[in-house]
Amino acid sequence: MPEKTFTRTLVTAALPYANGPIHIGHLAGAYLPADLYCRYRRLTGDDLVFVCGSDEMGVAILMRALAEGTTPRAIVDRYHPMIEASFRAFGMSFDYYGRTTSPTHAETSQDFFRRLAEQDLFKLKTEEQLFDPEAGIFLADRFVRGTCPVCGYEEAYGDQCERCGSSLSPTELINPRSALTQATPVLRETTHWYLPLGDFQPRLEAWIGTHPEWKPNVLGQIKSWLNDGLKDRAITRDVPWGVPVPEDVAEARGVDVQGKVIYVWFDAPIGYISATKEWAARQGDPERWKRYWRDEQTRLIHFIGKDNIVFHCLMFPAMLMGYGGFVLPENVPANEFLNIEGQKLSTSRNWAVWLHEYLEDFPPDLLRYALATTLPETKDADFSWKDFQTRVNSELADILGNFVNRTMTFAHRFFDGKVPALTEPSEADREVLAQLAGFPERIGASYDQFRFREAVFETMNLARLGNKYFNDTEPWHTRKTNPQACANTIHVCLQLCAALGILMEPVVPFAAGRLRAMLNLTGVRSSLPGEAEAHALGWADAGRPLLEVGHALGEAEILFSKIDDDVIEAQIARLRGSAPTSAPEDEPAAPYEPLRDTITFEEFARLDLRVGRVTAAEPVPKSKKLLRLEVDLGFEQRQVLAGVAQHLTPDELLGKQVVIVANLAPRTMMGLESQGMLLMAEDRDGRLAPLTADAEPGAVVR
Ligand code: B3M
Ligand code: ZN
Repeated sequence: MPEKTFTRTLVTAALPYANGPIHIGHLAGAYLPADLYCRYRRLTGDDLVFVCGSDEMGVAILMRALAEGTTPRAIVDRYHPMIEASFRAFGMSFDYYGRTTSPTHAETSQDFFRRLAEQDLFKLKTEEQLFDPEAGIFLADRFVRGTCPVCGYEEAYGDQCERCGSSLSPTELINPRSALTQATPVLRETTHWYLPLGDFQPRLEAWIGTHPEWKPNVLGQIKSWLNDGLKDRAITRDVPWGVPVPEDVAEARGVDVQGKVIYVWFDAPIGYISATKEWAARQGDPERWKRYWRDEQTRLIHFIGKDNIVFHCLMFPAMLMGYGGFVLPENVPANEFLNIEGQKLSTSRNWAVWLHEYLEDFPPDLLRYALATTLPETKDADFSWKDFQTRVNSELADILGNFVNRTMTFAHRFFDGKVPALTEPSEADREVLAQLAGFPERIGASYDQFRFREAVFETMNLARLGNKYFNDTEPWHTRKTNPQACANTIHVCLQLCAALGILMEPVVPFAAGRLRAMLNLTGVRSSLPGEAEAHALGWADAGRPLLEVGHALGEAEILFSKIDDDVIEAQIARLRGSAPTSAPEDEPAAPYEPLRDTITFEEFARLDLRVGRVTAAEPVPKSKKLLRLEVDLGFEQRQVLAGVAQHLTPDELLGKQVVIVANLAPRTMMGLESQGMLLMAEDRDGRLAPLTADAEPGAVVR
């Protein structure tokens, strides 16, 4: 197949629900990677538009309004500005940030709905659903509560029991009641539109098949949906908040449209199109959105978290195919989840780091960098305040900041604040300049393949290289013994600083701007929205020396200050202090993990579980997660590696009588063989506790 060529890029980041503030889980899932990508691509001179906006429709907003005793309108009017402001302060470089309550969005969503209906791509189904006779409305699943038919929990929701994890339908609840009025709901007939995704399956499969390069975590989820067979999905709801179902469409089918709205997952992705339209109108060229959505030369990229994969990779593409003439996403680099201090992020337990609170205490760049180095790109990742401190102090300050600072200080003290000449460069000087030439392309390749951790690590390697070269060439020494060599060192280091002033821009844009000001480096293309200036210095230029001999530098300043231990302790205390030990009554934490498939007794009996005494426990060097244990099984000693270092100290395990899987094939991790697996109980918040047994080592557990 011929390589596709693209002349422009449209990037979207998931539209956050305007029902609460942004936290670092959101940032790590979708927003930071999207911004890294866009800023990098703009520096290459790409014609790129980056849209996002608040998701203001749907039951999530209604639930929040109910919880706060106010209207959905009041909720979105409170959170939309707050979200937008915190995004801006964090440096999100959107071309446009919209909201799905806008008139353009209602029109665009209704146009999609109408066009698909006209082509007869929907099904209509009439079914009985629960209706609140006091409030006079149908009840969305979440608005029905009652007793779980599986475990007897009295506060189960209509779609799920949060105690036993069973997924339910509202009509299965015993003693159902309306969460709005407490009235007993009655069954009433209602008609809804369905998108028969199964009809699209062959086309979706063929299209997904052209994208073997997508991330394995994304393809894995898609394949499992496809294997199960795609089902009809209801795309209308009877709720009092949402984009109304177009009257003409309803009339044509003889359906009473009163109170019917379009399902939020039908309208929300259309929000990307509405936002692009509003952006184009603001540019004074209302038709311009079409170039980004309806022209094959556009590369469309959706940045999302893993819980949104089915909507972006199957449902929205089916809608776009159904409408016709739209580009389909070229990639959907979804991320996994970010945990905090070893526990699942939970907004209801306030186990979260909120962006607006973070920004009161620290500059945005520090979090951008720390998160970029730990993004959950292939699996869930962990954020810890200690790690944040280490990234800032040992990398931003000690590597990047220090390199810039020692170079600038030298240039000002001994070269009159001007770029000294490079004369008869040594082998080492030429070698470093030759290495510099390779950085932009190598880092760019990582960005282009959505490997952001790698891109950022490689960028920092340029500063590492600079420090090493500075140390090796010893300018403090050559200043007296060989002034020409000293001048060469500072010349080369200043060129590296200039390159860093461009290459660091995606990840730490504020500091990169200050670095360019220090160097008095002008004419660099902006990574912010706007036409790319044709003659400006861009990404690729960072590979060659950019500062002329004699160029006057600006004033030096400290790029990054270190963070003291007590500042970090205070953040940890705030996190722990604000999280209640157990979830509030009516807001259980996370659902219980669903039960696995039944196995036979024979299958169970194949496991050999034994009691063992932990006789030694210690951290595994260089591993954040692993502890190395020695376990006495009575008849033999085993070495067992357990991924519990973020939950338990070695002392907490030492001397304990634990249970291990004794016939598991050995595995090597960090160069050490693990000869068994420690059994642990994991609660809904991801906390771990070892299983212990009051029995002699070697005892069989069955
Ligand atoms: N608001 C769900 C979420 O925040 C939803 C994303 C919409 S993207 C079109 O996870
Ligand atoms: Zn239950």
